[in-house]
Amino acid sequence: MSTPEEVWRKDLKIVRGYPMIHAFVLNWDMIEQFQSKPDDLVITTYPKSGTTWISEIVDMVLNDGNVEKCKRDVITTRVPMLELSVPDTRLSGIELLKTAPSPRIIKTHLPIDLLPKSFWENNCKMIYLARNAKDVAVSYYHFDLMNKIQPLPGTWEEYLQKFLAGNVAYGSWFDHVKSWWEKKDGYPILFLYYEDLKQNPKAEIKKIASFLGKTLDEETLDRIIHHTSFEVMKDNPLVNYTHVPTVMMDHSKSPFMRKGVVGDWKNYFTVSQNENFDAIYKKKMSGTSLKFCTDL
Ligand code: PPS
Repeated sequence: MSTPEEVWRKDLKIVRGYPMIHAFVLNWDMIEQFQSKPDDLVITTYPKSGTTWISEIVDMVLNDGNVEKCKRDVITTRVPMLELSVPDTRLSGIELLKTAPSPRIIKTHLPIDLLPKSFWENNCKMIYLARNAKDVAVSYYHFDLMNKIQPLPGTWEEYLQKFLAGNVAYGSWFDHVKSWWEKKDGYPILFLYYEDLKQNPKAEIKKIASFLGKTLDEETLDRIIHHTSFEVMKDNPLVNYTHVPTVMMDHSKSPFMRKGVVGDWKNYFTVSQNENFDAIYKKKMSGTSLKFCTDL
């Protein structure tokens, strides 16, 4: 039996070709065999794409914009992360999901190949939120500085090379977004963009409501927009991850709710890093109709 300390800052482990967080792999059989329910709703993202944001929005939509109901618990309990597991702690997505009331909202970053088969068999509804790769890389770098279940990121330059090569937890951003984009045509998957949510939250929240079979009036929509704005979420201890023990997430290294903007990458990428990134991006994204915006 491992202890939490034994999994801090460990190298990633490969699971069926994908680099994965060491602590999570210790529990992999349970993840593969996970049994979904037909009314489960899956929130799926590449890390740092706005998962917490959309999780709070979905919980608000399902609760008809009732802020009090969304204060019933921390976001990690209201929307458990399927693959999360830290030895010898109470942090286990699968354990939380055993007692979560239906319809369950389940968070995951798993690539399509690693998502438990049961979700496909039950044709569960899924919401995929995608964010532009440059801002994801910057956000992920800062997250890896503060989150001890991830390996240390190294310098920004070193990290950017690892990110581009897909040598970060959950593998390549390119493969992740492309495969989920293709998958959406055959399954009930609502594919959304962080940048659209930022630019026009009302239109995107309406899409989410319609996907979930809800009709919300203007007042409710405005309340959801306000409650899930970056400024409000940053100060909400139920969603800003300050409830996670500091020994695991050290917000003094970088807060979880860091900036919440589109285009912060410009503060980190050098001209040559940007040129190299664009060249690789062009190659990897050729042939896909996916379009990202990196500036608002
Ligand atoms: S995780 O750890 O992968 O689940 O992280 P995730 O929640 O996907 O992504 C964290 C980034 O999302 C930003 N965020 C928001 N942006 C806009 N509005 C709201 N309400 C919001 N909530 C979280 C958060 O700040 C992280 O992005 P960066 O760029 O690091 O600020």
